[in-house]
Amino acid sequence: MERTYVMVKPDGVQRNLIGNIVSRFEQKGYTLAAAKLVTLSKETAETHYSEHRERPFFGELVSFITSGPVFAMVWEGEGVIKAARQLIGATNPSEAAPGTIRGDLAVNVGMNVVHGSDSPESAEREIAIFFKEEELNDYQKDSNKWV
Ligand code: ABT
Ligand code: MG
Repeated sequence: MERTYVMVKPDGVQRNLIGNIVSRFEQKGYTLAAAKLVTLSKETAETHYSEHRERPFFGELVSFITSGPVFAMVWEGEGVIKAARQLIGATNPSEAAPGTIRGDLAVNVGMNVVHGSDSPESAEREIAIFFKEEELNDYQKDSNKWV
């Protein structure tokens, strides 16, 4: 089953948006395979954002993403990699459509609340940065059983 890496960034944690963001993925119908609150080291942040190493905003990006805890998650389901990017919306919140997480909740491109892997290769790479194999839960949901 397809999996992707999603992370509530430090601004989202500080603004009490974890529940709102988790809820959107749950309501869409995806399954949470793993989650934890973690403060990134400079090394982990630089590894995660290595594609931007040469960009002028790299220093600021690393200092922002290490400034406080992030809520790291793995979401699972059909087409979840692309769908997560659609739920999240455009990188620049000023271009993100209403109804998307960034369109509804963010203003600034440098503090855009949430991250989602941009391809199957990124998803595999990023999940491995943040989670050990044994932290990834493999289970089926059966809502009718509990109500
Ligand atoms: P991420 O989910 O954080 O990877 O964002 P997204 O994939 O939508 O966008 P990319 B291009 O990967 O941006 C990474 C982070 O860099 C910030 N950024 C980007 C700037 O601050 N200025 C810029 O001009 C650009 C292009 C936005 C992203 N995040 N943060 N935090
Ligand atoms: Mg990106």
